[in-house]
Amino acid sequence: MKKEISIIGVPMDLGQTRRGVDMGPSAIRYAGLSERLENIGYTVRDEGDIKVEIQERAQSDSDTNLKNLQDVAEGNEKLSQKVDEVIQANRFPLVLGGDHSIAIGTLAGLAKSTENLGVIWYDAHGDLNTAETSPSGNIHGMSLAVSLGLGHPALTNIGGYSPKVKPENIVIIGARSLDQGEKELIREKGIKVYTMHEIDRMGMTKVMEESIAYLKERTNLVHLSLDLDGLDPDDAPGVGTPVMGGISYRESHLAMEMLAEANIITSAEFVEINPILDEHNKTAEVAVALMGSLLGEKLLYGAEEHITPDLLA
Ligand code: NNH
Ligand code: MN
Ligand code: MN
Ligand code: MN
Repeated sequence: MKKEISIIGVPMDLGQTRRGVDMGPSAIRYAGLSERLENIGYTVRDEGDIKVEIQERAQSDSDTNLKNLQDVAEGNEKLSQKVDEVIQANRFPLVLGGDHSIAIGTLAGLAKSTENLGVIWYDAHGDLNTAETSPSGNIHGMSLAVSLGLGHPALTNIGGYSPKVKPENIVIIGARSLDQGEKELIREKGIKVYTMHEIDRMGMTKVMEESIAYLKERTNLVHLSLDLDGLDPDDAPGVGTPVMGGISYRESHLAMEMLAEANIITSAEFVEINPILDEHNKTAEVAVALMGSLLGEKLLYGAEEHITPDLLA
């Protein structure tokens, strides 16, 4: 794991219609993110927030059903440049959302310097819709499809190239609300998916062991895109589109700890935290706790035999 982490806030709420998710980066910072990471031993550089248009001023485009297309595209273009800059400087990008449309910019920045990026998509949803299949016109439900090169060119061409990821380099974990078109795309592209059924049946340990082995076979660069609605709404209530029957807080910790042990994650983003819908900033606190585990907190303090001393080397 890289010793220097760059925090990038993205106050984006234009990829969906609920208000409040633009306050996610503040809520996460307020929950003590920097200090938590510094205590693990990292040097943390907060890059501040990417400038994103506010919803009151966002332009609606009449010749497409994609909401706020131009402003979502602009914010993501800026984000992609910042993420690329952080990668070039050999720092670990930790991106804070904002709604999940920001994965378009994050992946555009990350994939600029690699053709073989791996992605873990931890989410109740697939975010594999296109303008044709989307039930809502919300771009946050399209970001993974866009990164595969499917969707409006204003989105797929962000960063000046397309696609960003290969279908066989993606693992979706926690899915339990997939639209018809998304199911078809998953089948057509052969995308690896662990739905809640597999998590219940196999247990999170096996799911993560398999996911890690699968990605390790294909790439040594893996981005974690964690949508807080992947968790159960009991544990993460502050999200815009909660779906019952989700991954628990404990299972999520286990997943993050296994990723830390495997030492495969090279960038991460945590999205969809909506402080207006939250209970006393609980969801932001959950996110920060998961970031701590992902970045090696347990490996440092835990009493396990398998402590990996080179994690921070
Ligand atoms: N699938 C729905 C749509 O495309 C909901 C997506 N909502 C999300 N995705 N929160 O993670 O509109
Ligand atoms: Mn999502
Ligand atoms: Mn989701
Ligand atoms: Mn719980």
